[in-house]
Amino acid sequence: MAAQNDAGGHLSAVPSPEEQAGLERFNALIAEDSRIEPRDWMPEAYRKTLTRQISQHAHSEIIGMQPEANWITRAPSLKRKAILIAKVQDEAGHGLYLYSAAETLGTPREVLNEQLLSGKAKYSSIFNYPALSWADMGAIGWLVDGAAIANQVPLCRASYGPYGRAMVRICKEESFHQRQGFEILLELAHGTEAQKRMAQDAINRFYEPALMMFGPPDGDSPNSQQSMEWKIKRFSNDELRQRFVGMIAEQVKVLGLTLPDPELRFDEEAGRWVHKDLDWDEFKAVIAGNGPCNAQRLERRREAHENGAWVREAAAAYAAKKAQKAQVA
Ligand code: BYC
Repeated sequence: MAAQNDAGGHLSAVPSPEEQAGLERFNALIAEDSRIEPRDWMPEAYRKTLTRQISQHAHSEIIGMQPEANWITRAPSLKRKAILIAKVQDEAGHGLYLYSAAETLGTPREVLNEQLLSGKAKYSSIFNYPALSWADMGAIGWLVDGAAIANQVPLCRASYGPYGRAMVRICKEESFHQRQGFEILLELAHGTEAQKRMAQDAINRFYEPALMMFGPPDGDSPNSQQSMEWKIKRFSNDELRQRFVGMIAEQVKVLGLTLPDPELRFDEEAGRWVHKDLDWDEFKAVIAGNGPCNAQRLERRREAHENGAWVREAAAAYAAKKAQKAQVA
């Protein structure tokens, strides 16, 4: 009789000997901190949560190209333009590695893509905020990619092999992205008064949304506990948010700018950073599709997908022709 996996990956019906052996091996691999690979037996709930997280992550990379792509034609110099093009291109690459990793769990790319285009799938809240000035390219690099690194470095050790391996390369590239963002802000902060104000304004607008990238507070995070038991996530949302706040609280001093958070301090006794309360109602509205740019981002993505139809058709026709030739040969 086929066994059903419940949410915790236990077998609810009488398992076959193969399924029982699969579960025992899965549990042993997780316990010894080894990796689960695509052909290994895994609980359905593990497969489902990974497909959810990896595909949301892939969608975030793809949608995340838009706020920056918007500034490529307006970058202030050829050098800045080239760097920004390279960065946006990197995000496309990250999306591709991540869709490939998600596909190894059994859901085809077309299905994942349809979930994004139909508005069913989530992607990171941060990309539903507008990029209003050139300084936003700095704030996105420093704060958004900085938050991404803080969140993603532990994911390099995720228990699912293809995800962890994809994250290694992504994190290397994200480090470069963060440095370029910091450098844009540094230059603006040492420029004219207007440039300094523009940099400060960008930080003011991106600070809270960047802190929300780590997800809801631990008490309101339905997926964290199980994901940590499975060693997909290694730290909770609040733990990672803490680390990030500590990092930017120091770095902002080098910029000679400030974080828009009068309550920010390190509580020596508790050994933790205290920051202002974040507006979780706003967060919920944004992930429910009602942020400032949700509609625009999805519309643009659908448009790009339609415009790219001829490329997919040509690639499929070429692959079919090649396969036919190989068969004849
Ligand atoms: N935005 O139980 P929780 C980048 C959802 S790309 C939207 O804590 P989990 C970059 C969550 O999905 C950055 N939704 O969930 C790209 C869940 O909903 P469902 C993307 C969010 O998964 C281009 C619900 O809220 N990074 O860096 O344990 C240019 C409850 O949350 C958000 C990744 O995707 C959010 N911020 O933890 C520049 C990293 N937060 O699915 C930069 C990989 C939560 O139950 N992902 N939700 O309906 C993760 O590490 C985890 O999925 C999260 C959330 C920490 C984000």
